[in-house]
Amino acid sequence: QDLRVGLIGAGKMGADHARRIHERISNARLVAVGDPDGERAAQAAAGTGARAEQDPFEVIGASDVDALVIASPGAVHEPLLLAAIERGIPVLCEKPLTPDSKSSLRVVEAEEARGKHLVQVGFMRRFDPEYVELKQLLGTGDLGRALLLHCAHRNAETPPGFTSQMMIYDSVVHEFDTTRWLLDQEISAVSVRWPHSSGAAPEGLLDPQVVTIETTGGVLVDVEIFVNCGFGYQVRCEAVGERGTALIGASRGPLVHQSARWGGAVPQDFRDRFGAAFDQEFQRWAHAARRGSTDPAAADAWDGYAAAAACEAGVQAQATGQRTEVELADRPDFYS
Ligand code: ISE
Repeated sequence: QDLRVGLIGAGKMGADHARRIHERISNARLVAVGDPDGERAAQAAAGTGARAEQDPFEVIGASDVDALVIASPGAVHEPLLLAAIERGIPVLCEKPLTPDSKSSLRVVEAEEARGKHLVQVGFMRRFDPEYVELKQLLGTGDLGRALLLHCAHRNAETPPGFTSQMMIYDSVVHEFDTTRWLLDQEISAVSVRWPHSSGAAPEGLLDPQVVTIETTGGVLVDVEIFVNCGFGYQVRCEAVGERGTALIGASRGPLVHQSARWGGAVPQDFRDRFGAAFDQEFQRWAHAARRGSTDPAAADAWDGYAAAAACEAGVQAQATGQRTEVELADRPDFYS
């Protein structure tokens, strides 16, 4: 029987997920879309056979909803997650799990008390073929011990209201997760510096910035976060080991030589760059959720908490100009 999915949040990401579930995910069916903006909910549900609801808790409580996707803003995730955990249904929650480490820890504790892995966090890079290959390569030891990661995370432009803090919470949160996942190490400290801002940056936004991440295993990671780079969406990562380096995300698609020039296209946003990763993430989630569980390849609630703790240190480092250590609770056996 198909997994009957309820979706909460019908913004840019939620609407994309509604189409994804309807058009590309097998053994799953969208049955309800909840958004306080009823019109937006109806638009996302249109053509999928799902009904639109204004109250997200109606979706969580509905007897025909077997599993939940949360794609609403991070600030409202906690009560939705707690309600889904209480009902005991699997949840794929878009990043961030919650906006701060205290509330993320409450989600972790609620899930542990329920005694069942139900929550996975939408860090989709874990399903990107290039990232997966890089992780496998690092795991073989062929490059020797990892020493450095050089990362660049570029967006074409920011939506209105995007702040310098959001560059950490919304954007660099992905590098916090990929660093932990690629290296199997925790993040110990974060520092943030910046050059003079680009003329293309909206008033008040410090863009670009350079975030330096230290890990518990002694690896140093530099992240260029540049969210008004103009030319498109680009996510690169170069791992430097004792015996070699590996670079992903430098280019994509065919390299064309034509009319005395060579080059290729640059994706324009994350739905394009990571579309295949999202599809893979959702297909695997649907498969696991039909059995009432989560996908072991995905980020779990603990990973969501650890990323939130790193973001907190990042925002503090940005505000104070100081290297800031990450404070992390002890990891419960439940998440080992
Ligand atoms: C957005 O929320 C994402 O998750 C994108 O992957 C990231 O590149 C962007 O900066 C965020 O705002």
